[in-house]
Amino acid sequence: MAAVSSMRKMYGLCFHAVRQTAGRKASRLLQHRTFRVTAVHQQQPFDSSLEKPQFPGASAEFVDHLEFIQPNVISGIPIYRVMDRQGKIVNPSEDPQLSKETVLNFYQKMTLLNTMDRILYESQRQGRISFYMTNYGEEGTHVGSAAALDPNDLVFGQYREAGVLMYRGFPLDLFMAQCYANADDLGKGRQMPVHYGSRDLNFVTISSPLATQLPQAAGAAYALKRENENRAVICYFGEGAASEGDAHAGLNFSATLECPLIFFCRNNGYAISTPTNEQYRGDGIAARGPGYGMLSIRVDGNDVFAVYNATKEARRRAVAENQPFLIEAMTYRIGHHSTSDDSSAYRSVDEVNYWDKQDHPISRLRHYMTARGWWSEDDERSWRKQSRKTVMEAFERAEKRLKPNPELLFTDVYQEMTPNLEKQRESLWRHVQQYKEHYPLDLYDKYQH
Ligand SMILES: Cc1ncc(C[n+]2csc(CCOP(=O)(O)OP(=O)(O)O)c2C)c(N)n1
Ligand SMILES: [Mg+2]
Repeated sequence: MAAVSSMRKMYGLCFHAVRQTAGRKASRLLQHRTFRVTAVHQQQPFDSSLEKPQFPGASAEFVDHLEFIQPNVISGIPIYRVMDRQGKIVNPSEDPQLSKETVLNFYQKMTLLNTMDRILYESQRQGRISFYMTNYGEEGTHVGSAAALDPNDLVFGQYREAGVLMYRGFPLDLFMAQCYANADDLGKGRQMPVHYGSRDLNFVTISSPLATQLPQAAGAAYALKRENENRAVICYFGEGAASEGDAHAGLNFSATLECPLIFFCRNNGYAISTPTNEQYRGDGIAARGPGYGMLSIRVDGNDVFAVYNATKEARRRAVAENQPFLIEAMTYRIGHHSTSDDSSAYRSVDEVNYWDKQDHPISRLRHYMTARGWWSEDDERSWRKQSRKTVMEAFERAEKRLKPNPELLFTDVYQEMTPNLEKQRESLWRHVQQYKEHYPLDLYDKYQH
């Protein structure tokens, strides 16, 4: 009897503890709801006494004439900018007034990315790496958005956001290690080049299938909201990826679950060879925001300050109010889609030259810095020389480094190797032994458990 009563006491305590935790969780969720100051769109409450539509999911009146809604109701969404093409601040109240040190850091990150791109692109052309994707022309979208985030915010990228990772401090050696798939690669050489990831820098590893990152980001943002740690998620995607079904799932889930998430669309004019006029019929990606009940903005992606301001405000409100934001950054993909593409087959040299020579995020920021006396021709020359040297040194180190041990092909999925994997592993080593001359094992790292 004594044992039973002590058991009851124990269970009683346990249940009490469970109830307390559940209560705490519920009050945390309630807290989140009270944070919400902007109800973007309210559906009407049910009230049968009124001669109004009572359909669940609507918030409207009846009308007595037939009229289709014009598709261009939401069109001509303006493009927010802070600087003009000559780097002059258009409206002084929008100037983020960043310090000289911060602006120089922006410029150095944007140009370093450019230099890294040039060297890795050339490496692929020389057959040293298998594949590469450049970020030319989109440097402003990367650096402006990355700078507006908290380092604890979680990043989901598509693949053309190397500047975000660079801004967060991912070292050149690790970029190179990934592209060279050498033994220092955090992904152990298992992925194609440019599929970076860094747990330390809160950057989720890139995966090739387009738009899978949008529903994943919605789930992650929902989890962060429940943790209540004032963190946000940013999810980058291209205007082409926005046509995928997953994009809809991600946008709608994040709106209905009220997630602290910034959807950042890089609208660079092309999805490989598909131009935007074949990609969609509405007014770009920002026009879709109202359909999801989401606050949206279109910005000049070649204006690093406009990108910074928009992302900073979206980030602040996403966390304070638990709601997603949609930013469409208008920019231009100056490089080919990837090293597997030749864009001269589907666009003119004049078009590319315009963006390269007349409306480039790097030259715009340089104009701004020069006008303030923060940057001279000499600064430019010595920085270009120094950054090229730094990139070349990292490249040389990466090339000399051993490849990961082939055994790593079989690890990290199952705790114990399954019989079919064991068979494949044996067959791999048999093959390697048989054709020794093609597999210089001395270039591969020795496997360590
Ligand atoms: C589900 C899926 N379909 C097709 C592809 C092939 N693919 C790779 S990139 C790309 C174009 C994406 O364009 P966009 O989203 O605009 O990004 P951008 O390359 O312009 O940065 C396509 C079709 C893929 N990776 N995944
Ligand atoms: Mg695109």
